[in-house]
Amino acid sequence: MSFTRRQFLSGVAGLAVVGLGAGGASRYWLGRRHASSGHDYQLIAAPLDVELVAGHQTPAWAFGSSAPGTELRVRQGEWLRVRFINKLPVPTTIHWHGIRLPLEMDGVPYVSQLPVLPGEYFDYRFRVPDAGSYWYHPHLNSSEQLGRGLVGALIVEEREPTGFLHERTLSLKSWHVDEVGAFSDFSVPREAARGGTAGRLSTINGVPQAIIDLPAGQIVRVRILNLDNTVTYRLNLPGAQAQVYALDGNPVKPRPLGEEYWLGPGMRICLAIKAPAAGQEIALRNGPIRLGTLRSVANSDAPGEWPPALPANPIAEPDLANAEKLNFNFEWSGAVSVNLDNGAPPSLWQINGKAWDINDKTCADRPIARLQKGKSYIFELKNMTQYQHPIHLHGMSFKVIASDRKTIVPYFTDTYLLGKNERARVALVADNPGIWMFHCHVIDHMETGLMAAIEVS
Ligand SMILES: [Cu+2]
Repeated sequence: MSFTRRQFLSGVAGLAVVGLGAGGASRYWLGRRHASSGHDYQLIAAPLDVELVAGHQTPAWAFGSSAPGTELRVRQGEWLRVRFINKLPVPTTIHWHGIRLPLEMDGVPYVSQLPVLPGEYFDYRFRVPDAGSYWYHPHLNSSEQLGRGLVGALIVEEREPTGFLHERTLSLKSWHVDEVGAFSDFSVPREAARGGTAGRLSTINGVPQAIIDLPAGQIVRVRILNLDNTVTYRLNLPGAQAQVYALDGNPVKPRPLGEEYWLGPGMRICLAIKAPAAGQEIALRNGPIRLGTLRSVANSDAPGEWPPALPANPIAEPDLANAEKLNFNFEWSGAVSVNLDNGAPPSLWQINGKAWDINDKTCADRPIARLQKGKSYIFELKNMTQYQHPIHLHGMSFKVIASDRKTIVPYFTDTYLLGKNERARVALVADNPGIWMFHCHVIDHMETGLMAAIEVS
């Protein structure tokens, strides 16, 4: 296929982030101009030293002035126009996780675009059909690029006010750094062959043991995003009044958080939390481990009310009665030793008997399934391994309808955490033409085989 040309930026050195986007949780709203020209954000990827370990610098890579990067915001149904400038020493791209968009904006190298080389820029422009919490990251040398900090939140605001007056974004990431802030290996074969290579330093918004202030007595929309390469967080908030309002961007009927929610890599959960009385704290934990603290601060407003359910996104409802069934088996193929001597990642995992070779630019020419545009499908996902895999599809959202391990209240998502040896069924309308990546979001599983392409035409 032909690609939108990368553009070389003359005089790159003179450019700065021009107010658009720098500074994490900025909440400005930009007036709409012509959708097809100009941009709302100028997003620069560049090296950035960050202090993750007190007194030490970590040579991160960042989108904008922080890692995780600039939080991008756009309103549902409108255009997001990002001029992405690569000031890294390596080629890269941006993939917009969970956004249903045209293939040429999907950020997969050699499938939807050419890599953006150092000193070049690429204009990403697409409409965002669905409200919710999404994120963005490269789709190239992902262990290192995401590992070094190239991850960021993308928040799509609902068209109308939702009833939430307060909100926070909590981006979770566990960094592969040692006690002096130096990077350790992002992917180790013996770990890639198991649950994936985990970082040792947990952070919220780039801060270990972060304290996040909430207005006492108010209902706060807390968006928790797992932007980590590897870790499934077993989220719990002991003692908190917390309701689940959305999973992976899509609204659900509000329900109590319960004891624990397993948030796999790439997944998001949107909670409403009633902040307790001023001075009280809520621990945000991964299993028994505290990741950070929500702290209530005095506030003179009247106590907040629980907002109604969020409005559904306009995702086509699959026709289950007439859907075609397709099987996808996720398997261990275990050849750890084969490639260790030539530096290439080993081939460890496969989908339907085929392992993706991260260095072979032609893999996408051999999709493992071809779907007919407009038709409904049921995917039977079968995990034949002893490890869980957060299975992510680009370009389309799917509805989770059944599992042999747990009761499913059907919901739409872009990533399903498939438990060890679990069988689950998801359904979709193949309504977006293109070659779409279908992969595990444990990054070193993806890079050692657990990825495939699905064609819709
Ligand atoms: Cu996996």
